Amino acid sequence: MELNTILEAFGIEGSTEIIAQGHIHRSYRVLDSETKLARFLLQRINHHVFPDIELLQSNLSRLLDHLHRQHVKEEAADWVPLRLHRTLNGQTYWRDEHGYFWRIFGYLQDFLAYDRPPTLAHVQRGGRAFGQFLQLISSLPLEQFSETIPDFHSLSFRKQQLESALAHHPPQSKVELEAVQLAQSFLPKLWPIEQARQKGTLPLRLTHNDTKFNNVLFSTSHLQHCIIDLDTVMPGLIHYDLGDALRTLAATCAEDEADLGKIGVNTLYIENFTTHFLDCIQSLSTEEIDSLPISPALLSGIMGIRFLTDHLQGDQYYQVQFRGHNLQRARCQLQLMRLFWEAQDVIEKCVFNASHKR
Ligand code: GN1
Ligand code: MG
Repeated sequence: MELNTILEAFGIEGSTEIIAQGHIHRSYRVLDSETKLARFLLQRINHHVFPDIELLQSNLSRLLDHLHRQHVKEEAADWVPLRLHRTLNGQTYWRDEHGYFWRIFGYLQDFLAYDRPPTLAHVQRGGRAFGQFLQLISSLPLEQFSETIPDFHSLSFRKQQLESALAHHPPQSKVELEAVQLAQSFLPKLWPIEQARQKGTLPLRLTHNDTKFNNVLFSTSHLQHCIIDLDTVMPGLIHYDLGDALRTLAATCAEDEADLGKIGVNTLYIENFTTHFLDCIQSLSTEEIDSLPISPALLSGIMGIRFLTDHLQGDQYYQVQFRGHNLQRARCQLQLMRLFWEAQDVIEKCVFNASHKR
C-alpha cells in the first residue's frame, strides 16, 4: 500500500517510518520532508480487534472533544490531550481500497514512553496522570460510550474463551498444561470482582481499560504528560485501570520474561503508584475500597488467560515475534498474578490511607 495516498486523503505530506510498538494496530511516524522531524502518527486500525470503526472513532472524538474543552479551562495544565486529525472531507478516519481503516494523530515531539518506569518519580507521575485522567473523564455520561470490545475485562468471558480454545486445541506440552492448570486454579480467587460486577455492587465508571505504563507519555522537560491509546475508554471498573497499570509498572521484568526466576514485583512502586492514583479520585465506594487490592492479580490473570488462549488458538489476536511468544507472555503474567496475589497487603494499606484522607 502506498502510504502517500493515505496521507493525501488527510491533506498531509511527508515520509513515513514504522513504529515497532503495541500488539494491536500498525503505527508509523510521519516525518516532515525537510526537517525530518516527526509531525504526525499514522495508524492502520486493527479492524479484527475493533470491528465497529464508526463506533470506535465516534467514542474517540467525543472523548477528545471533552478533553480539549477541559484543557482550555485549566491554566498551566500539566497534561495535554491527544489531537486527532481529520481527512480533507472532515472524517476522523479513511478507508483505503483494500478495506483498511486509517487515522492520524498529532505527534508529540519530545515526549517519551517507557515500558517500565525509569525512576520512582515516573511512578508517582504516572499514578497522578492515570488518576487525573479518570477524574477528568468522570463528568462524561457513561451511556454515551458504547463498548468498543464487549466483555473486554470480563473474567467469565475470558474463562469461556479459554475453555473453548482447550476444547479444540488441548495442551500439547507439559509447559502448556501447567499454565492452563495455574490459570484455572486461580479463577476462584479472582472471582469476587467479577461477581460484584455482575451483581452491580461495584459502580461502573468511564475507564481507560488499557493503562499499560507505556500508555502515558512523559515530556522530556517533565512538565507535561499525555495519556494515549484511548480505544478502550468505555464503562468499566476502577480496578481495571489500577490493576493493568500495576501489572506493567510494578513488575521487575518485561511482559514476556521467559525466566520465571527473574519475575518479581516492586512493592515500593505499588505503594507509590497507588497512592498518587487514588489521590486524584474524588469518590471511592466502600465496595471499591474493599476489593481494590485484588486488582493487579486480576489483571495479570486476565492477561495470562488471554495470551494463553491466543497461543492455543495459533496466535490469531496478538502480534507475536515467534511461535511460543504468547505462551511465554502467559507464563510471565500468571507468575505475576501469583506474586500480586501475595502483595495485596501493600495495596490495602494505600487504599486505607487514601480513604481516610478524605
Ligand atoms: C494490547 O494495544 P496495546 O499493545 O497497548 C491489548 C491490551 C493488553 C496488552 C498487553 C485492544 O494493548 O488489552 O493489555 O496488549 N489491547 C487490546 O500488552 O486487546
Ligand atoms: Mg492498546
